[in-house]
Order: sequence, then structure tokens, then C-alpha cells
Amino acid sequence: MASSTTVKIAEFRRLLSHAHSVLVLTGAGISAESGIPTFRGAGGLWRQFKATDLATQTAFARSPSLVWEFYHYRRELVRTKQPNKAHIALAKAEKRFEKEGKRFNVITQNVDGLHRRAGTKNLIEMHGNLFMVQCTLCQFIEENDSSPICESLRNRGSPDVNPPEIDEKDLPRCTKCKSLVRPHIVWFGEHIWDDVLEKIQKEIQLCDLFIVIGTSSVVYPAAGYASILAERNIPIAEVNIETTPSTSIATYHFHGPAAQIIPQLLSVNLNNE
Ligand code: BJW
Ligand code: ZN
Repeated sequence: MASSTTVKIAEFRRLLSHAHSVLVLTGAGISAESGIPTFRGAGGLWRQFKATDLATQTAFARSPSLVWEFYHYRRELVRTKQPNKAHIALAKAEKRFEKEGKRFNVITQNVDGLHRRAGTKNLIEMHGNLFMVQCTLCQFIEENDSSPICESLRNRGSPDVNPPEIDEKDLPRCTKCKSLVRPHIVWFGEHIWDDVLEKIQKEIQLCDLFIVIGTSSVVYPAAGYASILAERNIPIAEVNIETTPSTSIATYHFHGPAAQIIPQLLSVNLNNE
């Protein structure tokens, strides 16, 4: 007899084959199997700090040196990691949908760039990207993937030691006006950029199947998308190793690691990769 998971997968695949506009929301859990720590799980601490305590304007104003060390550490970590089967399956599914003239879009809360590296094109990085910076004075936004991002951060960022502060003048600077730059990332209490919100709103309007992967569904506005879509009776599939506030409103909850479940759900064969 088929297991209940097998039946649910078959039902979901049927919905997927009839969908015209699939929208996927991802969080830190999709990158966990690539070796990138999640925010609220084990490994979410750097030195004695919670990641979410350093991702704020207040923390940056108090110590740009500390916050830059934290981001430098994460930039260098991400460089050593690769997209996993979940990222790759999403990129392949997007190509298949496009060939069929259908929409397939990914909104990610992650700043690690792994979806892009896996080949996803229809991508909204709603909280920014580790390799973009913004000037604190002239607001100029630019890509910066130098390693290290500046000489003073070379060999810094270790999670185990607490070295002396780096002087602000030696931290990453704007190429236009030479003022201090910050990571171009949405910190707590900051607004998601207007152009990004517009793109998300458009996708939410068009969406006829929503897939939520590896997010604790506690950080707004992303945490609210499932309920907006549930109110319109749009089917929702959640993939997570835990239950979350979205579980009770999801049509299907697939319990397990994303890299194992997503290729099956999307019928993507990754065996010859
Ligand atoms: C696996 C797995 C595997 C593990 N396979 N799964 C409405 C109500 C209440 C509060 C607010 C509200 N609207 C706004 C707020 C304030 C705030 C907020 O939401 N606070 C809540 C915590 C209550 N939101 C904001 O400030 C946002 N701004 C905003 O809305 O502006 C308007 C406004 C401002 C103020 C008041 C009101 C309105 C901005 C949010 C920016 C979030 N930024 C961060 C940091 C980014 C920088 C960085 O990376 O350095 O983004 S916080 C952090 O959380 C990061 C993440 O993107 C985000 C979400 O985390 P995520 O991805 O869900 O990770 P985890 O670790 O929480 O969960 C991992 C999940 O994976 C778990 O469920 C695991 O089980 C699972 N998992 N392995 C599958 N292998
Ligand atoms: Zn500038």
C-alpha cells in the first residue's frame, strides 16, 4: 500500500502540473544542507551574539567594526559552500516551466546567493545579498565580492576570538565618496525596498501554487505571505524539518530535509549530475 507521504507527493505533483504561476519562498533551511547555519537553529551564534542581534542598525551604529567582522566571516564562509540539490532542483524546474510558457518565481529571504549560483533567474532576494554594499552617506549601492572586502578584515571574523576594534577609516569604503559602507541587507526594523515589495506583490497576485521551504515563518513580511494566499484558497506546500506557524494553514506539510524532498516534489532527476 502507498504511504501517506507517497500519496501526498502524487497529489502535489498533480497540482504542480496544472499550475500556471508557481511561487516559492525560501529561508535559511534550504541552505542548511550546503553547510550554512540557520538563524534560529544550532550554529546561529557567532561569538556570544545571536545573528539577529548583529543584523540591526543599532548594532552597526554601536560598532561597525564588529558588524563588518560578522559579515566578512559569512561572506568568506559562503564562498566555500555550494548550492545543494534543493537549489538545483528549483533552477531546473524554472527552466521546465519556462519552456512550457508558465511562470516559476523564487523569493528568498537568504542573502547567501546560492539560488543565483544554482542558476535560478526569476529570483527576488528580498533581504539583500552578502556581496552588495551601500554607502552610509551618498547611499550608492554596488556589488563588492572582493576577498577580503578590505585589508583590515584579512584574517578577521573568527567566531572564537574577540580582537580589538578596527578603526572606522579602515573599514569598507564607498568607491564614489569614500564614506563608510554597510552590507546592502535589510536589517530588523528596516523596510523592505519598495521596488522589491512591488515585485513580490505582483507575484503574490499571480500565484496559483505556493511552496514554502526552510523558513521558521516568524519574520515579517515574508511570514505573512502564506496567510494572504490561504485566504484566496491558493494551495500551499511547506517543506521543513519542523512545524512552523505556516504548517497549520498549509495544504501539505512535507516533513524532512529540503535537499531530499524538493527534487522529488518537483520531479527533477539529479542523478546524472
Ligand atoms: C530546514 C532544514 C532543512 C533547517 N530542510 N528546512 C509584523 C508583526 C510583528 C513584527 C513585525 C511585523 N512586521 C515587521 C515586523 C518587525 C520585524 C519582524 O518580523 N519581527 C519578528 C521577529 C516578530 N520585521 C522587520 O523588521 C522587517 N521589516 C519590515 O517589515 O519593515 C516594516 C516594519 C518595520 C518595523 C515594524 C513594523 C513594520 C525586516 C526583516 C529583515 C530580516 N532580516 C534578517 C537578517 C538579514 C541579514 C542577514 O542575513 O544578516 O533576515 S533576520 C533573519 O531572519 C534573516 C532571515 O532571512 C530571516 C528569516 O529567517 P529564516 O530564513 O526563516 O531562518 P530561521 O533560522 O529562522 O529558520 C530556518 C528554518 O529552516 C527552520 O524552520 C528550520 O526548521 C528549517 N530547516 N534545516 C528544510 N535541511
Ligand atoms: Zn558614497
